[in-house]
Amino acid sequence: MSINEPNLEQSRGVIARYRAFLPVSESTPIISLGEGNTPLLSSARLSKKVGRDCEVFIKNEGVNPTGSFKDRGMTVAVSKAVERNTRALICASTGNTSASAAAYAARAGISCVVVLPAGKIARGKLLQAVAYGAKIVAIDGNFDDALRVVREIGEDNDFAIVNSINPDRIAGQKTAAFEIVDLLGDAPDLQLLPLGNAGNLTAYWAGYREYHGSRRSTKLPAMIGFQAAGAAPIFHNRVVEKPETIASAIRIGNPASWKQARAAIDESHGAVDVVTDEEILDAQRWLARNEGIFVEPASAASIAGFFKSCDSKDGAYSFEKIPPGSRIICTVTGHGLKDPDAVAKDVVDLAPVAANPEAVRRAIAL
Ligand code: AN7
Repeated sequence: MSINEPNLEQSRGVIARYRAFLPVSESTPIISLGEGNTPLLSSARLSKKVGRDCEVFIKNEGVNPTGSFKDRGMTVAVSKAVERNTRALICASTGNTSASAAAYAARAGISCVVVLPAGKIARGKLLQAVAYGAKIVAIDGNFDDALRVVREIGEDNDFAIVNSINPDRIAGQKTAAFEIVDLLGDAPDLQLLPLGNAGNLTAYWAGYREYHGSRRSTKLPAMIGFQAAGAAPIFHNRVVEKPETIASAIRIGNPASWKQARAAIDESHGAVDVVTDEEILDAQRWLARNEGIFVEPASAASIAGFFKSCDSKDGAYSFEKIPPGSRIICTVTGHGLKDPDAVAKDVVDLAPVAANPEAVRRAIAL
């Protein structure tokens, strides 16, 4: 490499970094926005809460190119779709999948249709799909209805479905588990995740298993998923017809990867639990104010779940029984700016004061 050649190594994305573990070949055109390689932050405050020399890390997936973990799967799904000469992508979404699909379609130079539950998408996510130039269709129904329609449309081969029912999405998303093992030098003991359509927990488990199988780790984590109390089909073991939660990203009543996630939770001796909207919003606020990490409500489910597992004996998983020195990962999945309305009630009166130091000092003292 000559001295003047740019070194783009860190921006090459998850396919370049984990090619051997992904379903790509030399002839696959790589469509990437430099996803992955997200921060794994040690949290002294959360570690102290568990005690017994345990260490807690936050994997901040909100730092991906479109602000959520979906980009890891989308780079693989869109690269494979382009390899197959697909001209258009289609997805149903609670918001983040559509933002990611729209961006990667733009990067690939193909079109993208997103089918969304009308009025149920966080503002920032909808604006992303608009900005990236996707064709947006709002349906009179919820996410589960949108996915049903997309599955039917996707059957005639004009479209590539890029929801997590597409195995290329799961393959890409497992790279988050690879990164964690690569950074820690071994697998963690517990992996906490928000649980919606259940693709991500399925993907992490696949990643941990694959690395373990190739002897890059000596153990496997317990997988612990957290659903919103009003949208908890896996927890209750039944379809929820009208899921409701402030965490719109995980407002899902009939998860596509239900069986796979259930199997991962069982095999890993993990658990599924629920967190209330109030717990979710408290955790979101706590994380922003105490760690400087602003996440959307759905992402805060893993942190809310962490607190529940620390505090309560009635939770599905109690940290009291974990061995001293355990390493715990809380993955936060999406950026807080995507859903500004969720924090709108915290916005104080911003009536302007005079533009002089005295007035500003007075305002601060209030
Ligand atoms: C921030 O975008 O389902 O359990 O359509 O956006 O893999 O579904 C989003 C899900 C967690 C749940 N956190 O992950 C969609 C969509 C955030 C999310 C989840 C989602 P899965």
